[in-house]
Amino acid sequence: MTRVLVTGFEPFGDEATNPSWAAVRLFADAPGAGLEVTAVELSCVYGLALDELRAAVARVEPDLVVCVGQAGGRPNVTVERVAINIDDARIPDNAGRQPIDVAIVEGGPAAYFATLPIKACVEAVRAAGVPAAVSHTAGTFVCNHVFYGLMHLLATEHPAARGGFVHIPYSSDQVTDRAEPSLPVPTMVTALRAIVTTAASRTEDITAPGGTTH
Ligand code: PCA
Repeated sequence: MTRVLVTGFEPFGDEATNPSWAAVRLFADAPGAGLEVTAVELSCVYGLALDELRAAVARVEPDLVVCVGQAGGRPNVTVERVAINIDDARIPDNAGRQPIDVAIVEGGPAAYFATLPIKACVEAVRAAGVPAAVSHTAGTFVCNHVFYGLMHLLATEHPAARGGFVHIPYSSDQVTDRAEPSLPVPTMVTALRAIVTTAASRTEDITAPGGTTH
């Protein structure tokens, strides 16, 4: 049995919902064989989100942590490769905070790589019929903040646990009046199941192109 913590976020910006939370909650209800999954909702607030994540990791003692957030405008499910040690908020978070060029961990490494087999995860999502890609930036808003904080926490205090971050597009119900790329929430759940099942079953990644030219 692999113990898994999945997190989603509360709504932020001008959105009424955040399908990252709906998707991880639905996934945790029916995770699939060999997985024991706990879903936790994080605040979209710098600092507080990491306090909530730290508490959830202490409570669940997971083997695997997959944090999920929304990247509205992306057309596909993206498995993030790297978290960087910087907060640079384009918009205020849900507490009105807007840090500009502030280190997440003072003196911490510039970046952490996800410790998931990211390319195998992308391949598994595609095999499930859902568009997916590796992403090389999780941005500099609260998602990157949580991703970096997660990887720092695991590296320094839970070295046996592995973790990473997944961005999902808008859900179809969010953009019924907008010409934006989207996926239905159940399709996101299918993608998350493929990612978590793959990450739980292998540590080595596959060799496959996943880079970008710019
Ligand atoms: N997406 C934002 C923060 C919360 C979320 O779901 C981001 O990509 O930073």
